[in-house]
Amino acid sequence: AVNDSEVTPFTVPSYACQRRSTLENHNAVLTDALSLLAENAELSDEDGRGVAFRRAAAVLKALPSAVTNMSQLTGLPCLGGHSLRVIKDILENGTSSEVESTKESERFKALKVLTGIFGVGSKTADRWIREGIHNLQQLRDSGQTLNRAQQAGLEHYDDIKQPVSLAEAEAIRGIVGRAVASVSPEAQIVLTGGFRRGKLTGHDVDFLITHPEEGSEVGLMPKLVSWLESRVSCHLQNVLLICDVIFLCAFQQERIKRCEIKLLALRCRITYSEQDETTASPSTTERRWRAVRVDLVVSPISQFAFALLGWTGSKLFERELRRWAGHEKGMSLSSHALYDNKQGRYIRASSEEEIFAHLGLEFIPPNERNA
Ligand code: DCP
Ligand code: MG
Repeated sequence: AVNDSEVTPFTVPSYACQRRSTLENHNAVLTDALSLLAENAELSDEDGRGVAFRRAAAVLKALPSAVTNMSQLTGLPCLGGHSLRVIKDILENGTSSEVESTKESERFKALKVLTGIFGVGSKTADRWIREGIHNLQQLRDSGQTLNRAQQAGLEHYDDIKQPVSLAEAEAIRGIVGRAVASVSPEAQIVLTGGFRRGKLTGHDVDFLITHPEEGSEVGLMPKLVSWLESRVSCHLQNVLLICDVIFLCAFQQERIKRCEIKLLALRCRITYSEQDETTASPSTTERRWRAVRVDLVVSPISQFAFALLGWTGSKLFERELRRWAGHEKGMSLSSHALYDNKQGRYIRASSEEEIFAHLGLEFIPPNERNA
């Protein structure tokens, strides 16, 4: 055993937006445990506790090597008593009894399954659990009224639960890119979310779309959605893709106006085919397809940098950026703008680098925002 006096404690800055968090994680066992407790808190509508566990996990993710001794954690930010107990338990016993019992609890399992349905949040899931519904079969048998989003979510549950690969994300970028180009040739599209941070899988594919001329993005979203709704097929290298949007989220109209929509789903048939478009017969395209969740956001060019920063994530990194802006700089940051509360004015920026500079932060590139 290492003598405590020989252990050099780690040091990290307290806000996640001051740290470089790559996908490399030397403390996955500990961060998985804390993330599970965070998830359980969030699913139980205890957001404060959820954030506390997320922050603790993010601090451990940022460490340059594995924690082996509690004394290495002395002085680290964001590690509250509860998180420290969990870490200590794992370092001493290999597992945390709280994490294991949470993982095995009927309530947690039911909350995970039910909120895994597109359109079902923790409140609905909680109500169903109180009515004795713990799994999909019980939900189907219960005769509960489901809205359109939930019906589609239930129907495509297995597809949606399966992670989206980078190859699928790139294929979908091809489809959406083609859709954007045909409704607005000058418009630009970028992949945001986890894939922009270098992740190789995701739960959805996030896109941000803008137009170089301010105002020309108006009306783009409804056009894009109608284009996607009409079945399309296209060839990308040797991959034949046929997609059709089978369902748009329940708030479709409102969301289209706000220029942020979640699609469930872009139904993509992906066939590896040497054929060209004219000879591809429907039978070759029906081999396999899956539903994939896609988020589309349209932003005016004047807000593009804020939208890009805001939709790249991670969720905790975003939360910490806003907390830093508010608490340390007296500013309000959103995916639309940065507002200086003292000066009472908006601060313009045309790149992410400028926004970090306005916030007095060192620029952190997307692949180091995996807090
Ligand atoms: N976002 C946010 N707050 C939300 C929702 C989203 O800040 N309530 C931002 C940060 C996210 C990005 O949007 O990183 C995309 O949201 P996702 O839920 O798709 O998150 P990721 O893309 O990071 O995760 P995944 O890889 O699982 O899709
Ligand atoms: Mg995503």
